Amino acid sequence: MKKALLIVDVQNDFLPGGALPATGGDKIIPYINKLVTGNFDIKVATKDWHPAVHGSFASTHHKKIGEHILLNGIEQILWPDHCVQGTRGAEFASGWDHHQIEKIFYKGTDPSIDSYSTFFDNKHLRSTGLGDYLKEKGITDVYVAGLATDYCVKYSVLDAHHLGFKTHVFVDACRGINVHPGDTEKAIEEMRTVGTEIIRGLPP
Ligand code: VGL
Ligand code: ZN
Repeated sequence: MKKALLIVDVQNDFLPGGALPATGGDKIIPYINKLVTGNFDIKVATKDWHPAVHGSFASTHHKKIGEHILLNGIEQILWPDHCVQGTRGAEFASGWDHHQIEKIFYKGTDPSIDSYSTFFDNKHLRSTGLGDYLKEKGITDVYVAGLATDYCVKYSVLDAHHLGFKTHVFVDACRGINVHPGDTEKAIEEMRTVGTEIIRGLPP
């Protein structure tokens, strides 16, 4: 068994005070700091990394935040501008000691499509390289934490599972955006249903 720790999108814009906050996102920072000191063979992180004009931004279409459109043929909910490349909002959360992270994978860089999963874009057309990276290193188990439970964590976990990794989620080291109340719990249930391990409480 070879274990990878995958920290998803722990960036300022997903914390309270940021552009697209996950509820209580700041609460996970001490937990994340502890996780990254843990016993994993590989520790990687992802960044949501959008160009200033992106198809998932309401501003790009002069529409309202939360509206749904068809983007490149697939349904897209419109977000506030967030995680724009080079801005403070796109930086790793201040307070997170991330020096143990050995590689960062970027997603959401193509303006014409969103990418919730840290493995593929939302059409599953382009890979971020993360899956191959983990396979080349002989990783069997992927442990996931970060933001947001109901978007990037969920889709990353489902893809990790479908790529054949035994997948585990530290749900108390995750928080959701909750566009609709209950989205976080629904996401946890979806992850559990496919057979991923839901870990509550502190890491072992
Ligand atoms: C995310 C919505 C839009 C996430 C990223 O990291 O969960 N959610 N972009
Ligand atoms: Zn985004």
